Amino acid sequence: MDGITIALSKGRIFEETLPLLAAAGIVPLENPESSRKLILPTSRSDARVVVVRATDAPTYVRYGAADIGVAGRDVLIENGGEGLYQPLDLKIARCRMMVAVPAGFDYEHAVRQGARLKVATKYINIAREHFAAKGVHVDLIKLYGSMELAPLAGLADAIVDLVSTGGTLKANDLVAIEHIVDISARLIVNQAALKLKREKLAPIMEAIAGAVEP
Ligand code: PRT
Ligand code: MG
Repeated sequence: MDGITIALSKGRIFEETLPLLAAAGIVPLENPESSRKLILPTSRSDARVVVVRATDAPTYVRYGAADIGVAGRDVLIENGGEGLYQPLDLKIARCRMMVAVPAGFDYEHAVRQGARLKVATKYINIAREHFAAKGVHVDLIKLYGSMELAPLAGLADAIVDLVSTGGTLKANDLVAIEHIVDISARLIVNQAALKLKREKLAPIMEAIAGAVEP
């Protein structure tokens, strides 16, 4: 495609990217929450949005199926951002990667005892690195969602997950005990497109950069 293809996931990334794209004169003509279309035309005939799973955005951009996209830093750290140009922190979809345990679980004590903790998470690589750096022995259990359930159901002692308001932890009697890393979404750009489509991409990237909160 001659025009620009933008990879976005539904939900918070889509919602929070809208004002940034609008600054570049790009307004999707359909809402992915109500439409089943996966390719959305926009107010610009030379730009379209492809609707992807949050974890798939880097893949679409890496292979050039999309020229640019938006991905959470959690996804980029966990799966690697190789082959992607990441020029801009968009400061949207902000949250914190945390370790959480059931209220009342004595994590420090368990660690001092040298216990092997069972930790459930979608973020196996981030968790492995975090606990290795602290010298805490863990067995990691891979989950694909609803990490908060794991300690309640007896699957794990702790979880590594994203926290924004803290409401989900609270509602499930969990407490965050360690901060791993601050997360926000980044603009990701295909490296070949950056050269070959520079004339179109550069002004879009500039407009987005200008609309990012200071
Ligand atoms: O939901 P789905 O399985 O389709 O995919 P996804 O979870 O990968 O996508 P989505 O749209 O939920 O998240 C996209 C990106 O938003 C993530 O990759 C993060 O970079 C970012 N983000 C920001 C968050 C949150 N805040 C967040 N709070 N992603 C997930 N959450 C979840 C968290 O996992 C926990 O279950 O929200 C819950 C906690 O929220 P609070 O407000 O109760 O603390
Ligand atoms: Mg989600």
